[in-house]
Amino acid sequence: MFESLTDRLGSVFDNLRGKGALGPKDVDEALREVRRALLEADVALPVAKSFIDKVRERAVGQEVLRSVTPGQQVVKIVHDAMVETLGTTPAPISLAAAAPVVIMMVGLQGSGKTTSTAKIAKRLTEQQKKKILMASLDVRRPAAQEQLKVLGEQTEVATLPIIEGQQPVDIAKRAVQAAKLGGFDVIMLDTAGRLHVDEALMTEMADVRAVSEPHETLLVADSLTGQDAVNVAEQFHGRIGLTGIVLTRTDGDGRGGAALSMRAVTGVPIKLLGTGEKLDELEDFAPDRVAGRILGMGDVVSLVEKAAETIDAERANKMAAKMKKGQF
Ligand SMILES: Nc1nc2c(ncn2[C@@H]2O[C@H](COP(=O)(O)OP(=O)(O)OP(=O)(O)O)[C@@H](O)[C@H]2O)c(=O)[nH]1
Ligand SMILES: [Mg+2]
Repeated sequence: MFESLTDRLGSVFDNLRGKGALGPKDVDEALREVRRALLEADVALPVAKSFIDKVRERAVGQEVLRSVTPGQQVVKIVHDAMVETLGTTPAPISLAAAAPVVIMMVGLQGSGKTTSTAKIAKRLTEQQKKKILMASLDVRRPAAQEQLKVLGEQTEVATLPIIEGQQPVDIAKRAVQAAKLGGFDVIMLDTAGRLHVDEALMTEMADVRAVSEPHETLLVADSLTGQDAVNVAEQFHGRIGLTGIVLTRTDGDGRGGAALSMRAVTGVPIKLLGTGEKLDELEDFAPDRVAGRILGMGDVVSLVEKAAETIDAERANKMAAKMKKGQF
């Protein structure tokens, strides 16, 4: 995941690392490369633009510190801006509502909704000892409900019994009833996808939402989708209101731009990452770790940490010197 962006920025920073001082020309040269890298990684144009503006504003005119190289300074600015864009704090799934708490999974066809439903149910069962009921509202694809039933058996999570011919809204109502009667903590509603966002899908999602009043509405999005991911996220968010994003297939050679763009455009936090087909291949989304991945994994992260330490120390020294002179 995010490999091309990583490579790209890696070579930019290699060029910068050799320099002693950083003029405005250097900043612009570096930012041109960063911008190109973002666009190549399928980051949406407006997102890339505002990201670059944010970085430029911070980089130009910043005092050159003696103890870190200009390259390190820029790495840190880009890294911090990226963490901010991705979301500064991790956002776990919230169950802070009256039981049964409803989690509704939405997204395009094949994005990984059903798999992610089972993964989340498994995790909440194992880690939080929650009693979960999964229900498939997918009456479009033959055997879709059967697929969730099988996943339920594999994960030992209960699934709502299938009633042939029942429609999504009625299945949702039945799931809520069954969960109340059965003393379940959480209901996970797995919905049907479409190839594209269309009116029929949105109406169906809005109707299901109205009867089940989900506490979490999670958009499941394939990290391999490029520019279109932003439109999909915007449309779902505008119509039914999202509380989080689950980014799947991050184990593939996706280019990472989708994550950055969806978060920046909708403001909806990315909550979880799907990292494989297996049911325990689910990870918390940690913005600083992902930014580190985008910027070049371990070495950049430790570089940033070192830069931060020396920057802090140098600032503290300057401050102390000023105080001594009675300038405060
Ligand atoms: N490598 C990888 N494969 C995944 C991941 N998540 C889901 N898949 C695979 O993607 C395929 C589609 O997943 P589903 O969960 O059925 O997708 P869906 O959104 O429910 O699909 P529809 O119900 O047809 O809209 C399956 O083969 C999954 O195993 C992931 O994080 N990594
Ligand atoms: Mg499905």
